[in-house]
Amino acid sequence: MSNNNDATVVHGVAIIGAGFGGIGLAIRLQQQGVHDFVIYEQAADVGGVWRDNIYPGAACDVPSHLYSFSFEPNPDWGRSYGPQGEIHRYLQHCSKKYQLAQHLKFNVAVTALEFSEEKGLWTIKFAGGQQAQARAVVLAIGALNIPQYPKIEGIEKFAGKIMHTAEWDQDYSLKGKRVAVIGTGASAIQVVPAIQPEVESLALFQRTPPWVMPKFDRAQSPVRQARLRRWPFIQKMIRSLQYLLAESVVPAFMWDSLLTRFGEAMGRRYLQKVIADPELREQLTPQYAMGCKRVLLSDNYYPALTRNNVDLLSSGVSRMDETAIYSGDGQRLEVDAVVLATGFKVPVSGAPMPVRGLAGRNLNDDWAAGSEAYKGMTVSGYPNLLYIMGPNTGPGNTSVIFYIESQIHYILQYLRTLRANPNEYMDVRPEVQEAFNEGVQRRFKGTTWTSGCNSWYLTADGKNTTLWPSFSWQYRLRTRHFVSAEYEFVEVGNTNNIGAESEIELAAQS
Ligand code: N01
Repeated sequence: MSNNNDATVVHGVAIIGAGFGGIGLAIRLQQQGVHDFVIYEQAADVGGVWRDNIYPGAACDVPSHLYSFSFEPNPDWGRSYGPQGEIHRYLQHCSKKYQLAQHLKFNVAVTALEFSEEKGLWTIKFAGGQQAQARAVVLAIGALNIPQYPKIEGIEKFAGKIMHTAEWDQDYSLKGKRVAVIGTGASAIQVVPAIQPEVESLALFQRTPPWVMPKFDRAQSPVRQARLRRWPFIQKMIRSLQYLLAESVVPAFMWDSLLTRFGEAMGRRYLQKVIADPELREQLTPQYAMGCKRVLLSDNYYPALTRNNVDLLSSGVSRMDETAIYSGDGQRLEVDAVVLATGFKVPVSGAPMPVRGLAGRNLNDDWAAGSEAYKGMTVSGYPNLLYIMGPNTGPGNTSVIFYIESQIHYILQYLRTLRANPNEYMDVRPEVQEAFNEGVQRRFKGTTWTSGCNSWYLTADGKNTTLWPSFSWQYRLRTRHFVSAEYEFVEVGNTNNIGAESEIELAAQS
């Protein structure tokens, strides 16, 4: 990051994060002839959560053909649901194929953002004390990247190994060890069956039993891969079918209705089919409306729980000491290692880093009661700042990549407008943002997400600031067109035509 030593480095666009969002936007900018951008990534490689979550069994629970860019289909997926390594390699492939190396700055942690009204520029501060400037900043940092460590009495005394699923230590072998796993969410249901065959014993500490449905995950044969390579339209058809199937569950997951009861009956039937022991089945039966928390897909989670070396403790965790962990009902278990599958600190309120906007406004203060943005991307008072996967744009049922591509489409229009107005900054009008969010929050009334379960989708006050409360195609329609009138254009001193070169190329292309 040598060039960051110079405080005068000014970029047209600074993208923060090289996961699906950052890489996708960078590719699209290049394709439009825009080259005046940089991607700051705090790690040493692209990949985001798919680089970081390397716990055994880590994989996607959205089908591979749908969980990839529409413009970069991959006929060679090895499984119907991509394992972590394959998805990581897919992003490395995208970065290489679209020649992003010259734009990527690795090992650069952004610690703060400050907007100058006078210059119409963002100052980006880095962990080493250096800084750079950019006309527009795109936060593509993802929402599920800060591990949530549970507060458990005595955890600091434990002398064995403690690993969070998102910070897996590959040098530590669980083979033959007595292991406790805390949590029964999306990460836990993948790690439990993956480590069960090699550990001596596995005690699974459950607080809330989740809804689990079969995944039907299959290896993809070389013949099938060759067929997709030869006839790409087949892959397009499969992707479209997968998309429609994912959309078809929205009515059941979203509105607490007869369809939800039907889904729950299917879930109970699957549980009955796999778990013969009525006591274990009772422990695993969810007590909340299906969809209120993420519905989990797995073919091997329930079967793993029937193995002799697995114990399910459904009273949660009460405390730990030097060598043991205690269940909520007082059982003491001596263990060698504890796996924390306890999820992430999700920024339902507050910004991921200090962000100072107009008149010294602080995004952390503005979002203290729950984050909100216009279409999940722009925030009034924070001009020329864009989010990918910001507030209320998370899907509970389909591929996040569909949302990311909708946002990229909108952001490209935003940035084009910004370049066309080189001496102005753009701030979304507060009344536009407010009306949008009132509409979003209204839609949550009567949904399963407000039916009483405790989930990371909600703030402490029960406001849902994470999910999009409708079909994903409705989000696509809402983000299709950028409307200049929804933004205030404010004149600043000359920005030296940052990005003008790209604009000339863009004009030449169109
Ligand atoms: O985390 P979670 P996750 N004592 O928050 C329990 C994505 N993801 O890492 O339900 C005891 O869902 C907690 O209990 P409860 C996906 O979006 C995607 O599993 O709060 N237990 C829960 O069981 C997902 O939604 C994939 O009562 C404690 C678990 O820990 C998101 O990541 C794969 C506890 C946390 O579940 C998060 O999933 C993996 C305590 N003190 C993850 N604290 C894909 O396949 C917490 N728990 C795409």
